[in-house]
Amino acid sequence: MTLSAQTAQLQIGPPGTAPTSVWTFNGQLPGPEIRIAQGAELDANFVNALPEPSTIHWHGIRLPNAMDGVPGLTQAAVAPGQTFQYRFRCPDAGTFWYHPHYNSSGQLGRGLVGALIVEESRPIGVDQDITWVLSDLRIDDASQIANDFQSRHDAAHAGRIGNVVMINGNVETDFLLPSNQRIRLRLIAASSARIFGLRFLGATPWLIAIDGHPTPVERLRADLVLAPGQRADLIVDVPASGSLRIEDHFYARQAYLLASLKSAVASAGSAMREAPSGLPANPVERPALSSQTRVIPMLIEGGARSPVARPDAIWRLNGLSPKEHNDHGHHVPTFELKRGETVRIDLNNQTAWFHPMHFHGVVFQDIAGSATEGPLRDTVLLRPGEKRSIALRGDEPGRWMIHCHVLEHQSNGLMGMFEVT
Ligand SMILES: [Cu+2]
Repeated sequence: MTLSAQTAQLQIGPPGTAPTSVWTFNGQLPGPEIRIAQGAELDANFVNALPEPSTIHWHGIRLPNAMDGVPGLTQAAVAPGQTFQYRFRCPDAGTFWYHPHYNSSGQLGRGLVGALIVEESRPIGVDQDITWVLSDLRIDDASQIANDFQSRHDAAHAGRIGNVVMINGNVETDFLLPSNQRIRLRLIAASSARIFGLRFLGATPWLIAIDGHPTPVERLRADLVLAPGQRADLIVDVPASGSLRIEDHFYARQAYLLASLKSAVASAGSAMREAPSGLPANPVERPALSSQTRVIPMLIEGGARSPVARPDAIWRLNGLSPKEHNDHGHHVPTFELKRGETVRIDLNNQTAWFHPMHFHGVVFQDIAGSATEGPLRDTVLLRPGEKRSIALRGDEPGRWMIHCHVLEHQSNGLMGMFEVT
């Protein structure tokens, strides 16, 4: 497979408006959906046809460090006109995604995102398996991507939130589906900064996976919050009649209709469906906490209204604020651990802003509240002022990034790295 990062002109706005110049993989936005069997080797020839360096990061995949796609840390940036061969095994089934890790705000913000689906060896019992890449763009009056990626205001506040929300690169909200079908809906929050708070009206889906990894099967009882980088797999039973609406209520007073699923075929009666069976577990060793477990404090500071924010250092992770995005502040690890060792990380968000913190190369356990059991994740959302602990087990050796997945927070200091030895 070849993945070519290249410019393209796509019709994003309504008919009659100018096409939008975007950055794409293989001319598509989102990039081609990669589907691969669990345990199989992904082999991708990356071609950089952009006017600036780039890489591909495979978000959530546990892979050898050299394949992680972080310029200056795991590989050299791929110069314009150059190529890089990514080749690695995908040990975990689930919903993942890929995107550049060079000038992330600018490159993802111009459209460079794509889904990576690792399929279970035995298909689960659904009628359709649908992926929705949720993203947004900031489009100006001329239908072009606004070139305000360096906005200090965005960087110090909630990031560069777009004004056009898309499902799989499309602004359409209406979807026709055969009634009574059971759908596996894979949701990927691929936005640069926008957080989604999805409310399902007309049916109550089942949650079966978070960040690619199986969860106990349970009905969604509250809005499904997905921050940049996060994924959720749902089972949705399309009602026999009427419609299923999905609204986004994350930002107060800015709720909107994300999608309306209508039955394409009128059907008498409704099939009451049983709860779906859960997904098979992935070969992830759960971190085991004990009284001997080392505790790593991780302090997040800065942003608008913070006394420690400076123009050249808006955000800080444990007191450090790497200045250059592509420098990644990779000189000193934020913490080190041995392969197989488990640490507890006490994240402390002392800011007035939301931060989805992503750790590369591992799957960690979210220790929500005081419970010791929580979902496996690769990205955990910290609310303003929130303290939250995770249990993380050293997996593949190497130096791995830690960063906020609000890309304008990342590029303005909210990043670091940890080393597995
Ligand atoms: Cu952040």
